[in-house]
Amino acid sequence: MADLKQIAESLIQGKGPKVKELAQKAVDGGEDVQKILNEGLLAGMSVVGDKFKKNEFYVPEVLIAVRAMRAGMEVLRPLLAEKNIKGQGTVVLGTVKGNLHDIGKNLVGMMLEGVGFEIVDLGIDIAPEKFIQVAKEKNADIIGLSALLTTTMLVMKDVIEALTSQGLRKKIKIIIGGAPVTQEYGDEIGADGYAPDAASAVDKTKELLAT
Ligand code: B1M
Repeated sequence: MADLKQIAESLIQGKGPKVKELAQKAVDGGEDVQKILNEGLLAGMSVVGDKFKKNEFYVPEVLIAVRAMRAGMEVLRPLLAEKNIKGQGTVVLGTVKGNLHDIGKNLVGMMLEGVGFEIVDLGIDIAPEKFIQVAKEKNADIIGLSALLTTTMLVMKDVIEALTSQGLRKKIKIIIGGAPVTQEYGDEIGADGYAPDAASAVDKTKELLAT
């Protein structure tokens, strides 16, 4: 059976075809799909995030690792769906208006998707009205906002205000994150949750839906 550490290691090295092959081998060997996801793909992704924070990895390495993650997910996604590790809730996700950074937001989306949330990823530079419109259309449980600039994190407050003015504040929860964002800022603008990284975003999203 494929070693899950080997999957994580190949992902860190950005070897997409190898990750896919090993994930398939693990599945064929009867390994638990959730375990392959957690101890293989997500474990590898978490190392990539750490290395990036420490400047041991730069953007290209991160993007290549994300591509390897996707290759592994091609094998796991249908099985996760089959096992009904899905239906946890719907998250409308995006990077706020004026902001073009999407690497962290994409990681958050992938990890949430990996544990069974339905992700509606709006992309980058998203206006408050767009978040609300799509959240209504998709009957979303959560809106996830990412901002990487101190100037654009202010837009998060606008999204919360727009949600409140439409009478949806109690129905849809807001989770925020991004390098300059803090718990204090989240408290100040009335967000329901803040997460410093993608792994905590998964925990926080689950926690918000349980309350
Ligand atoms: Co820019 N950039 N950038 N940039 N960029 C930063 C953010 C900066 C800190 C660099 C610096 O000066 N040291 C700085 C911001 C300063 C500030 O406001 N405090 C900055 C700047 C100034 C700019 C420009 C203005 C530069 C210019 O043009 N003069 C410009 C702005 C463009 C715009 O948005 N309008 C700009 C442009 C760019 C690129 C396009 C070149 C590129 C982005 C490519 C892309 O995203 N597709 C880029 C990059 C790559 C960076 C750095 C180097 C890396 C960001 C990143 O991807 N981190 C960044 C410096 C840095 O952070 N070291 C920098 C890796 C990623 C995994 O981490 O995004 O933090 P992060 O996401 C984490 C957590 O924050 C959290 O989980 C993620 C995974 O663990 N998280 C959430 C994120 N979103 C979340 C949402 C959640 C929960 C958790 O809930 C929904």
